[in-house]
Amino acid sequence: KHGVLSRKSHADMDGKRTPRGRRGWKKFYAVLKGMILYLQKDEYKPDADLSEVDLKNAVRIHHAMATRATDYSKRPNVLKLKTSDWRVFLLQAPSEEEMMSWIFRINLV
Ligand code: I3P
Repeated sequence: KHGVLSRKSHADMDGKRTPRGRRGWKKFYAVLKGMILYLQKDEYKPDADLSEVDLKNAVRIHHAMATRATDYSKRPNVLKLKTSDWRVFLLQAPSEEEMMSWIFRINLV
């Protein structure tokens, strides 16, 4: 699955709140492949062509959990992704349908 997603980092690897200065929204081209959600700067690229930054932004979603971000109302179609290493991301999809589809696919892994 792939498509445009905006990301906001809410908590870092130890579960601590992401500090100010790194809490902004950023738009990515997301590609879900196997157990990894790639958050790429640009459109689809084969793995071999991913930049260092793209690889750094990739999220392991094995044992992650995606839910609708019911406690976040500033933007529509936002899901909350909790990873197994305690990171928390908010991800905004372009539509309700896309958000539901991402939630379903992430939780299937
Ligand atoms: C953050 C940025 C986010 C905002 C966040 C700010 O600043 O303005 O858009 O979240 O508020 O901290 P920075 O880019 O300097 O990290 P919202 O869009 O959800 O308001 P927050 O600290 O209340 O999450």
